[in-house]
Amino acid sequence: MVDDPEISKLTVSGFAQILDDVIQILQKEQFNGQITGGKISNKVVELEIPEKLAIIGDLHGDLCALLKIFKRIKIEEFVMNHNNKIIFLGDYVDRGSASIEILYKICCLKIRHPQSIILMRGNHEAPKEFPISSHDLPKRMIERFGKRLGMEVYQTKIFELFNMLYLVVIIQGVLFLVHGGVPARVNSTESKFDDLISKTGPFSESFEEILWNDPRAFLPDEKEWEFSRRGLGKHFSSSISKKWLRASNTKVIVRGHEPCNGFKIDHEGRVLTLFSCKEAYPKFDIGYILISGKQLRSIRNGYDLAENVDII
Ligand SMILES: [Mn+2]
Repeated sequence: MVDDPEISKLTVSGFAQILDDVIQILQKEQFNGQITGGKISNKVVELEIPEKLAIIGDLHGDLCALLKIFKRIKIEEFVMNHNNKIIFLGDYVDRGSASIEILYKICCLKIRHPQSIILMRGNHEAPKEFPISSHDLPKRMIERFGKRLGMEVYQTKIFELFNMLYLVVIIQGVLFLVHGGVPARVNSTESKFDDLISKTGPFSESFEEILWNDPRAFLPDEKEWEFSRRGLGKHFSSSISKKWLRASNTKVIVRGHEPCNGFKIDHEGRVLTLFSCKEAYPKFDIGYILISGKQLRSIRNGYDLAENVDII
């Protein structure tokens, strides 16, 4: 475990308070429909090109990985500028040893620097009602805070937080960010992008697909998609990626969700997968993106973007 006095002294009421505070901040920014340099509609954030952008993929309870990334991007300096953004792609919890501590860290960061931090939802932050248990948080909460209080905070505030997390982030003209993938159905060219926004409510098909989908190079019988073996979500083809990039006027889909050695590229550079943890996947290294606005403007595809992936 990382030696951090703030974390080792964390009490259940302290944790509950932090969760309350971050929920309130997210409610407020979603009610106002804006964040510095961007607008918010439902669970979709559309940002102008920031001064600097950092993107962090699946953390899966690996606090060491998070702290290493923070050190590399010089976090304290980075978040002081409201025009710099850090986007987390979700899957903060499960598998690693520090899910609670990761949630605590990122919530504190959002509370201190609300304009610089964007928190997305992963499939491991699934709604309570979903059929597949998405994490080992109940066990972690009981170990750390005891059964009664641990489960109480888990059942109320943690799910409330998960419900406030974003599903799609767009960096205008360049990036389309989701945790898992793009939905298989794109309603032809007349389909306005607003369609997606209206269809990302909880339990809609798009909601499930955004959290669970994976890109695949080859699908049987040249299909555009097939059901995923994960039990939820689909595998989508390069032609679907192409349609989404066109519909959203962006160049690259950036997502997490699949373990890989820091990053991988699919669909001829249309999709970049970022993976940012090591504890539960010791064979892999930690990848994250750090890129300036100037560099972002010149991105044509995932290969260009991959030049800005740092591997630790
Ligand atoms: Mn995932």
